[in-house]
Amino acid sequence: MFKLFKKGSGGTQPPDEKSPAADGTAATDATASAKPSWSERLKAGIARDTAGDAAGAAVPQADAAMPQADAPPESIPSAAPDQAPAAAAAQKPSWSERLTGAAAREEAPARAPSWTERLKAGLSKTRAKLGGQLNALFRRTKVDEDLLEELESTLIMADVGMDATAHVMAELRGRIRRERIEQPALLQRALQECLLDVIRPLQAPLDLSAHKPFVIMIAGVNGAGKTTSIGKLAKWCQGQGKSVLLAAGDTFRAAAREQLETWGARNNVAVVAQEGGDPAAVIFDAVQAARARGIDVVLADTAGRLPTQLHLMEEIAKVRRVIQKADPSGPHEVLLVLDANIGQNAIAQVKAFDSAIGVTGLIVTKLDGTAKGGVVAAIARQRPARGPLALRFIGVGEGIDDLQPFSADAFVEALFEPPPGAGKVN
Ligand SMILES: Nc1nc2c(ncn2[C@@H]2O[C@H](COP(=O)(O)OP(=O)(O)OP(=O)(O)O)[C@@H](O)[C@H]2O)c(=O)[nH]1
Ligand SMILES: [Mg+2]
Repeated sequence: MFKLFKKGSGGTQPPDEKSPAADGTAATDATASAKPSWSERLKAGIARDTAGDAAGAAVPQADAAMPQADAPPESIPSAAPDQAPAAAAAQKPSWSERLTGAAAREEAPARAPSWTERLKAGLSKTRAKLGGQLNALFRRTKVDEDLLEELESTLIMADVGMDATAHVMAELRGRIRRERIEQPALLQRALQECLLDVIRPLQAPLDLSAHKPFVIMIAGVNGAGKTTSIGKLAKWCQGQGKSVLLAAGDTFRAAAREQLETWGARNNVAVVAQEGGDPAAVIFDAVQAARARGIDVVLADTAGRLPTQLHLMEEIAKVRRVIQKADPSGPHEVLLVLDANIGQNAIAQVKAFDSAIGVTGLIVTKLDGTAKGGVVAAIARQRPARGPLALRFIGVGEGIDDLQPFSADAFVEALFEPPPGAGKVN
């Protein structure tokens, strides 16, 4: 029933690579475009070597032998054929020479910003709001009740939330007393440390090695950034050395499948999709296909829904149950995607989705588009009895590299540090 797409069928897909799908189902073809990417040149190179140098050997199968688009040169399979006789090898560069040369050419252009730089740039709106006001407070001459009250309002305005703000302020007052902090300039470090204590419990990286396939179900309200996060996650998983399969479980919204297929093409990973139909069936098929093909991670997209749409919440609960039929130990992670712009509303969404599908982790997206980054602290103060849900990843932009695991230290540092080149916040 399902189609197994090697490439997305959307307009942005790369040139024709006709890789047969491992389970024998049809792989979509793509039309040629102007300039081959690194992965395409690499594949073409492998195909040439295999056909020319090692006569009779088969062109490597997709996924199993293909290095991923952004894989470092060391991850190229050592079995890559370079079996030409010595004389011929002297005339033409070896595989590894070609590979190294091509890699060097690829890496020569301008350096992409590091994650720390992206994070700092992404949090600039929150930092401007929080930092700008704090800056003025920290420049005052003494620590007094007036200053502390203003500090409290500033945290609430940055969406830190009533509970987290009350907690931070109680801690801060304790430190002021114990450490006899009298200079407002010394408050910044104490505040940073108090905030860090609040959000540190959110930091709990995802361990993909616990199961194979590791089935990750993605849920959230409409437009939260689910599909985009899957696209970014596919790259991150591959960076961890894992093979990935995407499941187009949003069978509701027009063009949702094509959107996921475009991300599949960008990541050079297969997408399991179906014309219309039942989201649970698509994801069930994907889990089966991943098992058959030895894929490490399944990322299952779902349609956006509001917690108030009870029939849709029931539908996603069914998706979860059907995944368990395909793999009784799954899903191994149920990620709720939250748009940071919603601020305190995030808390209500966490509660509603958690009770419907048992959320195991969160992704907070669009931190770059909002001054409400303080919501991360509000999330951290949820579920005091059980501890907060892990904040697995944060998104700070629309690019494929704009999602990374949440680090409490990096987050607090980026909140207080000015971006490179800007004046320092003291
Ligand atoms: N600035 C910014 N935009 C983002 C981020 N993540 C997603 N987006 C954008 O948000 C919009 C919605 O993203 P989608 O991934 O389609 O959201 P979705 O939750 O899958 O939406 P539905 O499937 O319609 O429910 C797109 O324009 C994305 O590019 C982010 O971290 N930062
Ligand atoms: Mg979507």
